[in-house]
Amino acid sequence: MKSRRKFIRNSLAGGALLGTAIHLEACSTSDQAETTEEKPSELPVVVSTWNNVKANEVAWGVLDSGGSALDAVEAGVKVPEADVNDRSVGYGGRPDRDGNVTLDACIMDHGSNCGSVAFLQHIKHPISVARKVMEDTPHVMLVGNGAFQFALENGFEKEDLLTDKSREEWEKWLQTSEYKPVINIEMHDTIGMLAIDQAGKLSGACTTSGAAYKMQGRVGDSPIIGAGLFVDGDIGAATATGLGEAVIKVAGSHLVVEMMRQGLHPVEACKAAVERVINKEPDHKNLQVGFLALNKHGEYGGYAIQKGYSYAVYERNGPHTDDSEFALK
Ligand code: SD4
Repeated sequence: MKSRRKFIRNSLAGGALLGTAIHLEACSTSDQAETTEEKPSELPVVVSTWNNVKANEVAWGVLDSGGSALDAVEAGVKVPEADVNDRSVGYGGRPDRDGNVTLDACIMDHGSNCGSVAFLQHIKHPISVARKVMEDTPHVMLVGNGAFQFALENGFEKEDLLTDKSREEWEKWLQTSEYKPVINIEMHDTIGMLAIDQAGKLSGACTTSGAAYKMQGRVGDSPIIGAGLFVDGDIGAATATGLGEAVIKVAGSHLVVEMMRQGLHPVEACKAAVERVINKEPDHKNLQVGFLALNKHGEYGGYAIQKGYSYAVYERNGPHTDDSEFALK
């Protein structure tokens, strides 16, 4: 089985690197030591949740031509944001229970700079608004109408993001109005993307239309720094998908990065965070949460509660999609 082999291979690689990482942490925290002794050989790398192969291709193009991880993740996640067939992100995303498409997104760079928008409507590329919040305001997070006005002031166009298909499905849903997300189907395809560029700098982005038929005003984990996304340039980056409420409760992506700080390989770090979710959520058998992580050496991996979670990778030897390991067998 491909995923199992991959897990073992990654674990072995992680084990081999563990000694180096601990050694360096004990001896030195200087950037110089990191660039001379730890510089990974196989950079750049980009990974993203689910089957976001096209998004990775675009991000890889940026990375391969020497661009920054920050530019790569923004360009990458704009692909599903604009894709009408991606029903969990941006244009074409499923609406809330009142028929509004409301978007959550955030971005974070190597130096812990971050920007976020939540409950944003009518803007096709929330990730670019999040980046503007990061770069052009003294704030980290703008929500709702404030985020929308900020977007308009910065040249973003007001657009109708509810497609006929989404409207028809929503009208059908209204007949029962039962909020019952189906694991790996409705709670699917949120993109969290992590990249490390040729200079060894990390960045991440996460963008979603959130849970289908959510209450109006509901914000999930995806725009919350530390929940849906976290980057620490000294350690690595992590992102989450699945039931946002469960991810927020354990500050999931931050937890994954902290586990990597303690020396765990990305797969093991994601597994530890999944186990935390399972311990805190009595109803975990009926929900899905998946994490994805990339460390500063360019190693990556994911772990989920349930079967069915996968992630896409683009690295020097080409693109591939991996099935994640999962807890509930
Ligand atoms: C949310 N975490 O809003 C998101 C949903 C998701 O794939 O990941 N969908 O809770």
